[in-house]
Amino acid sequence: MKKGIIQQSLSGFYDVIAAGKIYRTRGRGNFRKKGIKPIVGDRVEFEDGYLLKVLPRRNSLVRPPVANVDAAVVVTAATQPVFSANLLDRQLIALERQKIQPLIFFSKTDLLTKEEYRQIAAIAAGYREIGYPVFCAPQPFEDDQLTALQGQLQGQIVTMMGQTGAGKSTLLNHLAPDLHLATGEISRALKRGRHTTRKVSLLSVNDALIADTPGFSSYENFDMTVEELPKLFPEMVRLAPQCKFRGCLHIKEPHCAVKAALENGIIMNSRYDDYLQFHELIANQKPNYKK
Ligand SMILES: Nc1nc2c(ncn2[C@@H]2O[C@H](COP(=O)(O)OP(=O)(O)OP(=O)(O)O)[C@@H](O)[C@H]2O)c(=O)[nH]1
Ligand SMILES: [Mg+2]
Ligand SMILES: [Zn+2]
Repeated sequence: MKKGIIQQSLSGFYDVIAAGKIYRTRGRGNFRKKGIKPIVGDRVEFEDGYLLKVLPRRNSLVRPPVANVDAAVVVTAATQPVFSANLLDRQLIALERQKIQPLIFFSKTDLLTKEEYRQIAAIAAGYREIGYPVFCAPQPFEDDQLTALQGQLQGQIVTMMGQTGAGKSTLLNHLAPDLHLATGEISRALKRGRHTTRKVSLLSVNDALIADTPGFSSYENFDMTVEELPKLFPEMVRLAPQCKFRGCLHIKEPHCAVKAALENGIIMNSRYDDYLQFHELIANQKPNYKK
């Protein structure tokens, strides 16, 4: 019996990495009966071409379907498509929820005018202030930035995340030029409503296992309660002990440290507006009956 990590899943077959080698396996017949669906990133036991057991997951993402993820590079286009703080915040809370370390990478900064870059850099600084590692060099693929990013991914299972056409595959190709991942013309990709990257697999990128993933065109993932939501905003978590009421939702409560910080410009307006929007979305959600 061997232990490994599912590197790729293709119509019923699972390729497992164990000690640097790849083994093609298939799921045991009783997996389906038991409702077990192995996914990329699963730690598994296998023998003679069969997966025997899927070990408990540390976490799992639905989009993209990857388990045991340590970190995610949220590839965020500074332009083309136009930068959306809302979309970025949606991805960040989904990652916080799963206890996955987000790293924010701004792509396409090379296409900005000086003034546009100044604005994006200010936004980047805001996210850095919150505590996120942010990569926002004027030339996205300059050596220093790639080296710094790679350094933070060392030895981890990582997923790329971001809108279709954001530049996930392009960034991976820069991190590991021999990957030769297909990248797409954004206009074409968006017009057809298709993704250049279709299947999910873990790639060996220097000392990290990274999933290049198909991007999405919209992101709705509010599988959380309104009470949980403020805990997914690190800047609110830090201030909450100074709110008068325990369990303060930072909306209508008096003597709220978050609202005070907002008025003093310590918290980003866009983050707070997104918080309110997500709060409403969750509050209006139909009850979600878990399978
Ligand atoms: N100028 C510039 N172009 C970029 C940059 N990043 C990506 N692109 C271009 O944007 C297009 C889309 O890039 P991809 O890497 O295919 O995007 P993706 O996020 O992998 O897209 P999906 O696989 O569809 O989810 C390609 O034409 C890239 O060459 C960048 O930083 N600067
Ligand atoms: Mg891609
Ligand atoms: Zn409060």
